[in-house]
Order: sequence, then C-alpha cells, then structure tokens
Amino acid sequence: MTLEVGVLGYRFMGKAHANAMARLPMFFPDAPEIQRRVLVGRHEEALSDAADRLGFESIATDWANVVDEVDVFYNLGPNHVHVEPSVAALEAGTPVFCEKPLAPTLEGADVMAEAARDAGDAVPAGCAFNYRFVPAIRYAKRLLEAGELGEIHHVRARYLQDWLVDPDAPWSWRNDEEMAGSGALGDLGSHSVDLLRFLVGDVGLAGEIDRVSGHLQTFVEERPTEGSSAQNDSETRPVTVDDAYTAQLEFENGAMGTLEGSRFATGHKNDHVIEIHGSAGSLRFSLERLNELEVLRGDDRGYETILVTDEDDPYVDHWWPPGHVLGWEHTFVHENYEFLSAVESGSDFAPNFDDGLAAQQVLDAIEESDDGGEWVEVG
Ligand code: SOE
Repeated sequence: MTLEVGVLGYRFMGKAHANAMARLPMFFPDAPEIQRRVLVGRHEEALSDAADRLGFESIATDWANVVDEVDVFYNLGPNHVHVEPSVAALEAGTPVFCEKPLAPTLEGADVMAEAARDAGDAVPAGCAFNYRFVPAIRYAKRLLEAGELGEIHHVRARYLQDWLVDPDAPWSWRNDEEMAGSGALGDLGSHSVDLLRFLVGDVGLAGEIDRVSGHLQTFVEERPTEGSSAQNDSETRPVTVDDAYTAQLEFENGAMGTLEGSRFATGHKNDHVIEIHGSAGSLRFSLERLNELEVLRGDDRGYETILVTDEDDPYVDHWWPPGHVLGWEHTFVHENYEFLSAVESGSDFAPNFDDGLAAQQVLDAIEESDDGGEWVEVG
C-alpha cells in the first residue's frame, strides 16, 4: 500500500522532511512506500515553486480540504497553526506528524493530546523531536538503560544560538507570543526538555521533572519589520517573547537539573549540549559533534570519546561504511522512517502527542515560575 502524504509548511521544516522522505526508498528499503501527494500553504506562487523543488504532485491553499483526503498529515507550519489542523486530521482518523513545540500554549497542547488519545492507538500522532534520532543519543540511552551510569544525580542541557543578537535582525512570527507561544524557551527548551525526558525520564533513572524554577529575559524589545532597519526610523514590531531562559529542575527521584537556552549567545549557531552525571559515570553530548559521545566511567580521570559510527550503532548500517559520519538531516530521515512505519503498521510512535504535552507542561511551569518568582510544580 502506498501512503499518500499531505504536508502543511514548505519552508525550513518542509524542506527537512521532504528531503527525508526522498531519502527513504534509497536507504531504508523496508520503509513504507509513500507519495508526496500535496503541499499546503497560503501563497500560491511560492507554494508552487516549493512543490516543484520538494517533489510534491500538487498544492492546496486550504488545509481543511486536505486533512481527510490523505493517509498521513504533516503539520510543519508555525506554532500557531499546529492545533486546529492537527485536531481536524485526527478527528478524521488521519495520522499526524507535528513539529515541535506541540502548541504555542499548554491549553493547545492539551487539546491536541486529547484528540490523539480519542483517535486511538492505531492512528499515530507524533511530535517531531528529531534529536531523539541522533545515533549517539540513542547509544547514550542504551548505556543509561543498562545502568552503566548508576544512580542519576545531575543533568544539564544548554541550547545556544545567536541569530537575534543583532538588534537589527528582522521581526518574525518567532518573536510574537500569539504565534509562537514563547521564544527560546519553546523553540530550544522544548528540545532540551524532551531529550532529558527521553534519556533519564524512566522511573528507574531520574524519573519525570517534578518542579522547576525559571527565569526569562528579553534583551531587545522591538525589531524592524522585514526589509527595514531600526536605524532609519522605519517600522518596528514589539518582541513579546523571551530571547533567553534559564531554569533549575528537580526530578522525581531527587536528581538536580539545569537548563539554559538563548538566541543571544554570540558565536553559537546551533549548540546543544547535554551532560549527565551518575554514581557510576558521566556522559556528554554536543550537537556540534553529533557523531561522538563522551563517556567517563568510574573514577577515570577523563572522558573517552566514542565514535558512534559503527555498523551496529543505531541506524548507521543504513548509510555508509563505519566512520563515514552522519549529519543533522539524517535525524529527520530516521524519525520519518519510524513514524511512517508506525503509520503503516497502525502502532504507537514515540515521541507522541503525550510527550509533546509533557514537554509543554515543563515549559509552562518555567514561565509561571518566572512570573511568580517561586518554584512551581509541573503538571
Ligand atoms: C531555531 O533556530 C531552530 O530552527 C529550531 O526551530 C529547530 O527546532 C532547531 O532544531 C534548530 O533551530
């Protein structure tokens, strides 16, 4: 059976997922056969160009006409269009793959998770946290699950970018609370929270994040609209989200965590680092060196760098001979493979909408803590 896929959104994420779909038949021959059936967006001309480039058969300017016509619906639009089309698709019994963060608000994420539960297990609803599909991250999870780090005491994640440090960088939907929900917190923090939940969220490890203390900061309060510049007195729009955030976490089993995310970290382009310390060892992962995992065991004096590029490492056998490293785009191929396979077999996919909701609950508690100046319980 060929799965007909409809995709809403044709910019950054549209490109990343279309590229992944195109790679599947070449590198994952057991993946379901798919047809890039229809690309959905608002501006017909740009949409047509994108459909040609990304290999879609047709275009549509109204998602409502698409969600029950296809076998799978991808929601890759800005955060404020995540809720309505995803819920409509699930109500029509169409599996949904939605970009992160699941929704701009906790209320929206709740509605989406409920729609996914109502649709039932045979209709997978995935939240596209692509970093779970980095081979080194899955390798780290295996180590943690095997108890090789022992009892977990500290977890740390920082996700640093710098694309807003220039006050003249143009305003976009990502600077607007209505459309994005939050700033660095939702965009970058959702990845950090999800990875920590994925790695140490099991009851046998640190468990879930129980309570948080958060701090949000906006460094530049307004930005020029696209095509104008703050210097020449031109039009500006207010920035209504955070540029950066920090948080302290307490996990169910007593482990301590710290999070940091910023769009103002000069010189850091896409720098996501995870560190975990347990009673039997420590590990360190950096997205800038995503083929490596650093592991320190017992009382070793330093970290050993493990190259996660062997044929028995997760997903590597599908690509090149050992040592022929993978990149950022491969994470999308891996998640598309898993998601579409789940659609074909009508089985659950993780991360699902409940995982998206769980991340949103942590983000929401961080914001509430910043507002009230106190620790906040999650959920
Ligand atoms: C933001 O700059 C962004 O594109 C995020 O939206 C993505 O989720 C992240 O993977 C890279 O950075």
